[in-house]
Amino acid sequence: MSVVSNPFLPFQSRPPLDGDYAREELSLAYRNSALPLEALSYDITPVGLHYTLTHFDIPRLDAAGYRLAVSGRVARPLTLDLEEIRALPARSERVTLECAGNGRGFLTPRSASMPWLYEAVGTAEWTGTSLRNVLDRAGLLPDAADIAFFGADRGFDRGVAHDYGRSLKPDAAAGDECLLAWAMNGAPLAPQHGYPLRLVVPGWYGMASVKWLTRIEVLAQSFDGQQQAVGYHYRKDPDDPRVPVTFQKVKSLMVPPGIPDWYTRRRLVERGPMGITGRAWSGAGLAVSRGEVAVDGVWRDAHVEPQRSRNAWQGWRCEWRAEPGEHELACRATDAAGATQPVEPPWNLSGMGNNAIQRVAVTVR
Ligand SMILES: Nc1nc2c(c(=O)[nH]1)N[C@H]1C(S)=C(S)[C@@H](COP(=O)(O)O)O[C@H]1N2
Ligand SMILES: [Mo]
Repeated sequence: MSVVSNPFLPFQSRPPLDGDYAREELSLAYRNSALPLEALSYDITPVGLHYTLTHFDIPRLDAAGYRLAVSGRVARPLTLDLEEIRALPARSERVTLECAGNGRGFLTPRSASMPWLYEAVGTAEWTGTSLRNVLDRAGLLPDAADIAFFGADRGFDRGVAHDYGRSLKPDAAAGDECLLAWAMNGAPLAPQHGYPLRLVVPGWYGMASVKWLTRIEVLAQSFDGQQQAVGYHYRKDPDDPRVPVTFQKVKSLMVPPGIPDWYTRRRLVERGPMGITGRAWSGAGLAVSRGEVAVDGVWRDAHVEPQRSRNAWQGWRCEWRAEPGEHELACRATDAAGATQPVEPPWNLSGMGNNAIQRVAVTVR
């Protein structure tokens, strides 16, 4: 669709924002709910506390009328209903999903988009069948170069109307990692999480896990959809070579200790010994090998639980003797590949992949 036919052209300007949050950001923040940080205490995030990110409207689908079409460069084009998909071999996997835009709201200037701070993350137990079971049934032809996944949701972004769509190279889709999931934490998917069927791509930022999956198209060339070719790239200015956003970066978040002030979210902690706890994760199946906590800038090691699922976060804990006064707590993680979190946010144009350390202001009395 050309820009000429864009009905939103008069409203298209989205200059980077600085300072105050805009009304548009506030309305996106209402639509896309966050993990309240105290819910980091759950190893599996209850469904209603898991973050959500939906670009357009949540489509209203019913299980009876649902079909998944597989077409393009395949030997046997398929149309499967939900019962046929659920009859395929099932498995469950605990997966930590994080939105690539998490942390965008801390950047200066920031991209005009969803202004997440820390909380666009959650871990669920997804149940479904390996994507491979459906792709094998369709049979990729030898010239299959890319696999596009489309949701039932449609809208405009940067002047182009499209069904939300993302792609994976056949290599990335071939293993047993990707799931076509129909259940989350043991219950059918909630409407906002992709009912009745979604893709789950473990280890990747959330945009790859297409919700309300209705169409898989196998292509002989790279997918040029808006959310693949235009959105989700790292670049510092518009002329930079664009690096696609893929795997989650290493990150750690703490359960805010003590009790909050309603408005500022500053914390009040009683003096004395206490535990500081949180969760840490990375992408691409990498375990977190080290967790640290800083009190007023002095780092110490935290105890990190072993990885119990290749693509799920790990709990950590650190003891602290809280002394009266004003303090800043921070936490950071290092993964098995040696990557660690930066102190300052890594800046890029669309505000993707900000994995800077979390800071929490605490008053101890
Ligand atoms: N069809 C569709 N799938 C989608 C999206 C969307 O807008 N439409 N958003 C993506 C993004 S950016 C993220 S971070 C995750 C969020 O998944 P959740 O809402 O279940 O947490 O879904 C991804 N899948
Ligand atoms: Mo996202």
